Amino acid sequence: MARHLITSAIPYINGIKHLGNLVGSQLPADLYARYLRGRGHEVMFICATDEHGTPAELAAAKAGKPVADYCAEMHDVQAEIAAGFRLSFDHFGRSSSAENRALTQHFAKVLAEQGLIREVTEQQMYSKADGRFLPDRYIEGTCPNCGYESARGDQCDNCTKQLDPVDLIDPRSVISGSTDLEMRETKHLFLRQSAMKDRLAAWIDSKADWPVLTTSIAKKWLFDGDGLQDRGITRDLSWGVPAQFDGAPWAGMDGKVFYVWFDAPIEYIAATQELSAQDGTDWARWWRTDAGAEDVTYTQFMGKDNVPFHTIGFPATILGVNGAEGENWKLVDYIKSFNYLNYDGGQFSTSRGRGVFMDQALSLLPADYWRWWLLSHAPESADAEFTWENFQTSVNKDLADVLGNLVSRVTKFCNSKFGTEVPAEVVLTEREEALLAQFREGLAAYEKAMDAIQVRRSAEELRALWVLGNEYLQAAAPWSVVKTDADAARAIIAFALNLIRIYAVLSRPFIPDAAQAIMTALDCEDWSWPDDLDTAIRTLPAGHAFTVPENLFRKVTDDERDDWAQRFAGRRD
Ligand code: B3M
Ligand code: ZN
Repeated sequence: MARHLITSAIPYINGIKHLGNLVGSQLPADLYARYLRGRGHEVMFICATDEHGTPAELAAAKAGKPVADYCAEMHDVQAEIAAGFRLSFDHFGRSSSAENRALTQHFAKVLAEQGLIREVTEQQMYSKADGRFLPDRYIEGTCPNCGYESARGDQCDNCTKQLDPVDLIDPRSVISGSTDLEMRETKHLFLRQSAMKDRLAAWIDSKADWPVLTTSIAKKWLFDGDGLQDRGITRDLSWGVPAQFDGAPWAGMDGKVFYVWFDAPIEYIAATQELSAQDGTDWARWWRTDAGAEDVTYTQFMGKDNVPFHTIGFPATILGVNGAEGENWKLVDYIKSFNYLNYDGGQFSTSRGRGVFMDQALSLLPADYWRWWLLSHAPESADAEFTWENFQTSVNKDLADVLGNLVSRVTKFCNSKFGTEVPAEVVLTEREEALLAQFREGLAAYEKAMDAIQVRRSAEELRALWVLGNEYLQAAAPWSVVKTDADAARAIIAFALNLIRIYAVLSRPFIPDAAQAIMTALDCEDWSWPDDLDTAIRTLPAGHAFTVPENLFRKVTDDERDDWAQRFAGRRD
């Protein structure tokens, strides 16, 4: 049994996320967490809401609420939706927590003591119309790299280039739309990433097994252009972690907070501390290499736009802090990153309300349908696209026709001929031996894909296992056999019922509710992974009572498909 720390990129607090966001971090992280738990490992799975910075301020202003109230409400909303999707976080924290404030300030202090922070007096956009400095996200303009007209001051959503507001062409205030902006002097703290360039490069180089998507982005940052730059870690804002040490502001830092991207990843650790405050969990065992975390494998999940902050920014913080006596923080071992999921010929768009959002999805169909489609089409090697046809086909074929149908045929047939008890002990004839041999191979392939966090591949392998069961039943044809040899038919069904239990165990990371429904119907609580198939296939003995479950999955009709396609094409109301 190993110990696995898993974090998902923490979603911004400013509204409900769309399915593209979900499949880019939280959902595959959940898949992996569930899989590892299923295999008997000890898992700490952490997520949180990212509550600081301008996105939160802007959204609260739009909602007409104090930002703290807005964040508290939206955290609960996001937590409930996450539960609806069965995201099995051990803790869903808040980056505005006292724990994160303390840890963020502690890290900054240590970095300063290590000589890794410098003060920079710089010119920053000041909006006369708004009477304030405009932080990155309050400025929009044209991207100097690709020409996209709605690039934000911190990043271009079109080409993913990290930007500084001064880079933008024709900048304007997001608050007022005013273009009456001028440069004024302000002082900020900078993390001396350039001083850590060699250490970061060596660290990235040591990660030969990382996805190319991850390392190529990191290397671009390290080596492109003038190489790795120092990064401003404070902002002229009131909402955030105050830029203070032990209560004393830096000289000239009053009224400034740490940049949201400085404190957000620290929340991975702080969220575990929040859990600790709630239930006494030993957080240090997961995060401090001098307290047991050297045995932990730490995997992060995120969309590609978040990779720079996780391969450069956060590791720079951790490596820098770890240079100090007594600071021994866990660095990430593996970063799984995702491309984008597009929506029906275009992009999902939060601002334009285009595509399906998490709450809407759950109002249409239960979580498993979405989980299955999203994971089996995860944007791993390239961007992927959601279309309603594809969704309908996938749900109807994979879930209803293959898995659902198998469960229903076996349980219903047994009920009609032999009643609702497992009708025999499992005896393996040549046919079952052959199936198990194939199954063993397929299971190994499934495990291999899951171990490697190849999400699509894992879905394919799982589906292939379901198909094997269907083919077995089709070939064994107990409905014909029963006419001449009832005992042989009983044996087939006993085998098939046990197979179904194994499917529940194996499918649980993808479709936890259906897996539970199968287990409930089988009146079984044995979720142990079928490491030994010969034993696993005999779990349900003759005479074990079960109930015939409701259909596990229903089909998506053509009318629904067309109706939904139309409904989600435009604005979200
Ligand atoms: N909140 C961006 C996002 O939701 C940001 C991730 C933070 S991870 C520490 O995509
Ligand atoms: Zn661009």
